[in-house]
Amino acid sequence: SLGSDSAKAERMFRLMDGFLKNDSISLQQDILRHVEYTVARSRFNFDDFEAYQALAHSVRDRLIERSHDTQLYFKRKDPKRVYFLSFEYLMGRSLSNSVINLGIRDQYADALSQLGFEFEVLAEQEGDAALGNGGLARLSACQMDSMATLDYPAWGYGLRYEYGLFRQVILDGFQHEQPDFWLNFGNPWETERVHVTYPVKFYGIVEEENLNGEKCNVWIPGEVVEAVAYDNPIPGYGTRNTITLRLWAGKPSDQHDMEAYNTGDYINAVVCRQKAENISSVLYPDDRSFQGKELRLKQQYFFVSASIQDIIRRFKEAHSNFDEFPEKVALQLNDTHPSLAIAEVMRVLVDKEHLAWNKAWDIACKIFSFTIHAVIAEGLEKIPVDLLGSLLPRHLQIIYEINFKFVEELKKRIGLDYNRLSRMSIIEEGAVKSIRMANLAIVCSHTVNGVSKVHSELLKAKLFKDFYELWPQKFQCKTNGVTQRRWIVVSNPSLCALISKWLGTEAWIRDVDLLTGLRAYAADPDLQQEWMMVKKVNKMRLAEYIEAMSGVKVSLDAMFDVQTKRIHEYKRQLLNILGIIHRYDCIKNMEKSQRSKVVPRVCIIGGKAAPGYEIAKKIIKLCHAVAEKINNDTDVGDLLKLVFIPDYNVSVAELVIPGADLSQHISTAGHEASGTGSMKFLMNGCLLLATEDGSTVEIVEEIGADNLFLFGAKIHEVPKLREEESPKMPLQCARVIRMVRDGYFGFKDYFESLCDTVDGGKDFYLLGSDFESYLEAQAAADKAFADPNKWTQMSILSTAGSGRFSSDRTIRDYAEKTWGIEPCRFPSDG
Ligand code: GL2
Repeated sequence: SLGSDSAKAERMFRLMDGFLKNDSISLQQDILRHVEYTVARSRFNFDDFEAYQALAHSVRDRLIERSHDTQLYFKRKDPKRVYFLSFEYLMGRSLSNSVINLGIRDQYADALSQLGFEFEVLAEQEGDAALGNGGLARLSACQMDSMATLDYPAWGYGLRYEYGLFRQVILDGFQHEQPDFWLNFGNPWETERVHVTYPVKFYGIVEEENLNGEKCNVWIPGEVVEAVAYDNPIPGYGTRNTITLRLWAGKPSDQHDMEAYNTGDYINAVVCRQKAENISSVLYPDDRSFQGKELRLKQQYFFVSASIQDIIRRFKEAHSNFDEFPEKVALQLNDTHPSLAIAEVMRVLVDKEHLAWNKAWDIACKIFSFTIHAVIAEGLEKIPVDLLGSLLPRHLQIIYEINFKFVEELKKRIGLDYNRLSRMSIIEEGAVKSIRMANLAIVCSHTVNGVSKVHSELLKAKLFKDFYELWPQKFQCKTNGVTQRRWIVVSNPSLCALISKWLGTEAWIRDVDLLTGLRAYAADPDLQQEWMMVKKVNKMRLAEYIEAMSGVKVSLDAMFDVQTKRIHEYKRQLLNILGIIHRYDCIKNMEKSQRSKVVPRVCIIGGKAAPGYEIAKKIIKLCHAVAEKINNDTDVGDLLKLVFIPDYNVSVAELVIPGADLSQHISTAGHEASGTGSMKFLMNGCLLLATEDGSTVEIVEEIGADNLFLFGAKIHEVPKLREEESPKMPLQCARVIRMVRDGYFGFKDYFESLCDTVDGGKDFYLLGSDFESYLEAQAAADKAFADPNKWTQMSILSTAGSGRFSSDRTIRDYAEKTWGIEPCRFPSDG
């Protein structure tokens, strides 16, 4: 016998010779061991990809060790935990980020070089984990990094899509979508937890039963699918804490189909069971639009139900009284997508734990908080009542009950103002009776927040005015942030080294406010010189990539002007392209002698269009058509180039952002809730050309209006401009649209409807109205670029002022003001 538990632990520890070591020899041995036994290749013969796999597995071993320590420690301390529920995460690659956060990148690089490999080369072998669409999903990933780094007892929950966001392939200038089967080559980071599975029920009926004289509702499902957990470690930086992102995948359930097997329809039964796996098979590729599709709703409930079961199981391991639930659990709803969690918590507490309704509701109202990422009402999810009723009959009853009690209460507060009552109701009457998921989330959450100052104000003044008037104390602002670990340390190592050198410390990697220390040296010629060198190196990397992707050679002396983000009419990539046509037209019509004054530009556009979004797809085609014309015009040469970067994703962003001189964030004011791309460019010393929308307003507060190029209508001016009888259409704008209409870039008929969106009488996104001021801002950017010292100073001040836009600040704010949780740091020196 091994004797007591501690003796057992002691012996195991000795058997394993302590834990993994990080000296160069141990790392080399580990990598070779994984080559031989995990990848199953001979250690005398393996290629870069196999080396990457072995390397990743050896890093994963270290992550697992830390994650065990962290979880054990959390268990022992039993702090209040936050559970972050998000339908999407854009994690990108994990290798570099992990070894940097573990603090062993150099050791690995050294070990690999002794084995004849280069760390960077192997890192390039990794594919992206793209389980999300755009800003919202990358924000979740950045916030996970901050939660781990700041030692918060946090869990992320989501869905393990088998197909992530589609791959964008450009053929003849048109976008085509191809499936992203990212698991094809295995995923070394995740661990399947075959024992952590929960049944998730769908369809069926609800029956009333008598339980000890009390009526109680029993849901008899028509389908049961098993959810199995896949754990992804999220290491903190400068701490041993490593938290978990738990993603659920669908597995056929054993529970239900016994009948089919017994009746002998074996083949059919197996095929049917296979369908269960479809639930988590594919990510919906629509950014900011919802569809009342059954599969989507199934996905939402699937991930919510499994997560809630997991959370309650963990709670019950240490507690028996649900009164303590709000002291131990905070649930964060990342947008409306997971808001069925509210009905699910009520169902579990009332139907399964047999708590009285009011008691259960009281608990629910103490645990939920809700972040809104949408700006317009159309962006908010509405679920048809019929759909919900057939898929989740009990939840529909519960939502009706919540709404009934809410409306009764409301009548007492505001009287019989039927217009207002119907606006605030969780149920929307109308052609298609639906559930307003945002209303449900607001009614139950103790805190509701927008993602930038202006967005939070808009929520109070417009979108949720009625709710704000009822519960002003619920509404908060949490300006988004991004992690400097990914967006400087991982993606821009030379800038990272330069900053540390001038600040004399690496502490800013955890304490980003220290970046303001750079302000003191912004005019220092030595720093400026080194800063320019770093930019040059990054531009070189980007130029090589551009040439490899598009065959276009670009000059490093040109200003690299970047707009990369999802393609949307409101983000106005079309304004950018029309501006480029105007620039081209000007150069063509210029006296040759004048051309030496032109500041050369490389315009870079990248981003995906939702597969069903016709206008967005036409914008991509127009970009290619214009690029074709300009790039082949030898008369213009290096003065102007336009390139479209295909398949923009996290790893491409890591290459593009450090190499940008200028970046554009030019949404029609009032449309971008926050915008987070701008923050990444800002950190990398890229100057912004932007409208006063979303987080840009706060960026201006931080770095001052002289350090970026602002233009365009302000938020409050937009409604008035839209009401004007005939929209403003300056001559230059009309002229470039005419060029497109006349077939100057080919595809005349195809571009017609695109041109109509601007000069067809409506110009909803105000391209015409903002055109002149856009050109002025562009001219100001040219002028500043012509003075390299001035430009570099602005660039340094951009990085120096970017600290406020770290997700560390955002997460600390959530932890203190919304979740009520405290750091719980594993006691070690990292
Ligand atoms: C978004 C907003 O559109 C964007 O402005 C914001 O920065 C992010 C993160 O808060 O959320 N909402 C949304 O649905 N997507 C976003 O990017 N996809």
